[in-house]
Amino acid sequence: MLRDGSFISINEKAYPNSYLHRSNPNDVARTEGLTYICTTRREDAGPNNNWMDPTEAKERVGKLFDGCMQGRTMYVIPYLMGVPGSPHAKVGIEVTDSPYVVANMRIMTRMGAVAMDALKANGGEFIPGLHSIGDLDPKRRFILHFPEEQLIWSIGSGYGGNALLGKKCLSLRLASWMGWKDGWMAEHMLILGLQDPDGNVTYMGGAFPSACGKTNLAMLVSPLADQGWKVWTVGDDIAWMRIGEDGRLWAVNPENGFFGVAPGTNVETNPNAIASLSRNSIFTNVARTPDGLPWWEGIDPKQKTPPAGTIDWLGRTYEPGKGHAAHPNSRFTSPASQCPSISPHREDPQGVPIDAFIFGGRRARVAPLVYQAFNWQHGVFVGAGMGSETTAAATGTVGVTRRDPMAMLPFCGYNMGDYFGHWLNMGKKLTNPPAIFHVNWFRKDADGKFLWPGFGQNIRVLMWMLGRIRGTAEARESAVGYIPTADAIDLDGLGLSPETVEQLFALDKHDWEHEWASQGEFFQQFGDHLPAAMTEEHNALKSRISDMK
Ligand code: O2Y
Ligand code: MN
Repeated sequence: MLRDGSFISINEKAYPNSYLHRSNPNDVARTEGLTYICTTRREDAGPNNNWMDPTEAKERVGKLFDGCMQGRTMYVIPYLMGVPGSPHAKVGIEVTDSPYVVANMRIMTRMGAVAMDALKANGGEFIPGLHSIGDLDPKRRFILHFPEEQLIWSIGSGYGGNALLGKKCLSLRLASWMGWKDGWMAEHMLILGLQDPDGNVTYMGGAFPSACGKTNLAMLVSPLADQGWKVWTVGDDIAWMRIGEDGRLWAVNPENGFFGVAPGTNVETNPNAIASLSRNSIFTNVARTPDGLPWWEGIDPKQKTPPAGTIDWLGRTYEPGKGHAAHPNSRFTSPASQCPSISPHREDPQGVPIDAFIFGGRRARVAPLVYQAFNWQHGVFVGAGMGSETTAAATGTVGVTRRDPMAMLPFCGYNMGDYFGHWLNMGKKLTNPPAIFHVNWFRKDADGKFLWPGFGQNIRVLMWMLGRIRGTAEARESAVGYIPTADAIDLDGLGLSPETVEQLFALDKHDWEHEWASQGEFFQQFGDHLPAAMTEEHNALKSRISDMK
């Protein structure tokens, strides 16, 4: 790859064994519009997915695969998603003509002998994935999932979620279908462990849409470490969960690495990510300084522009003031084992027991800093009604609220109405279900300034959640759920004014009327597939809002 220019060297002393890759400029992110669920019945894909009939898909897209690898090397990648030795791990075999994909899969999955051993142990069962970069023309780009036969076809893109087939395609879209059929859950969730001063660790799963600081929360560095509070990272993106004999949900992170957004990542926002990417890493679409260092917007909180002579993500000399040096969706691919906060229980085959789910979105108004759902059914409704305001990195359009239930809208491999039903059914089987919370780190004041410091200080919110789980933290009932009472969250040393604290937890009747209507419009599209319990919760919310002052 160095010889053919698809890898560019990075300063070996500063970042040992690390490389820069520049993707085709038209191929810089997942492409939801070109991603399909191919099921026999259209309604099984639901209104949340693009759909193609499987036979038609194979005929139409099969033609694009004819001869597509001519003159290229074809690589065969056996890989494992899940923990080695676990009966729940899944073997995938990806065939690809992209060495960049091979190198990334080597970090993101457990590849090679470990997967072949699992294949022998499971009687030869694997999920095939056919991938070619094709001609990289978006008109001939398709990411196809065949959940009924557990098969992936991807052509025309070499980027991230479109091409590293173990990640979004297998571990979320196909796995969510499998979980629906077989009684487990594949969720777009980080997994973290919150350690208290006595050394007890409580595990939480967190679902956040892109650009909400999910990786930062998963790798949180505690400002209260001197008091004994610490966060362990089990995973930053995906959780597979099964019901244990104790009636709790047990979660594993099926991945082996991080494919993190580079811009904004620095020693202050996420020191654990910076340590993780310090060696054995691939940088995609970042800039490169004259010293051969990777550079992105926000890599140094004090340095707004890169050093003179920096080459931007397109390979041109960067001119200050003219756009970004690194692409907003530029990435680092790094081994999870290099993360200083990685949990010693990441590779436990049974996983870790989950006591809380955290749903979150980016909302300038509407949602308070944190609230707790009244019970499981209400919690499923809170997750189903999630929304988040878009940022440039995700879509190019800024500040539009997009409904994104459980942060799974782009990743649920079946009808989301049935997905809500699956959540409700799982709840019936859990004798010890996780408590469910909603957070919003992004609330703003009238001047557009963030009210909450975020990042490491989010641990204070996690501590309140732990108190709620243990029955020691105070809350008051509100229209949307349980909200912390005035002194229930430890805000010591943050210097927040009483007005700021009030605004962080305030509910505005007009905002919630609007939110309620917008949720209703969204739910409508699922028709008969929407469980009655969701309508019941939506109606109950309306009546609580109408009682608000
Ligand atoms: O744009 C891409 O292909 C990457 S998307 C991604 C990567 C890592 C973790 N999460 C996501 C996501 O979009 O949720
Ligand atoms: Mn993700």
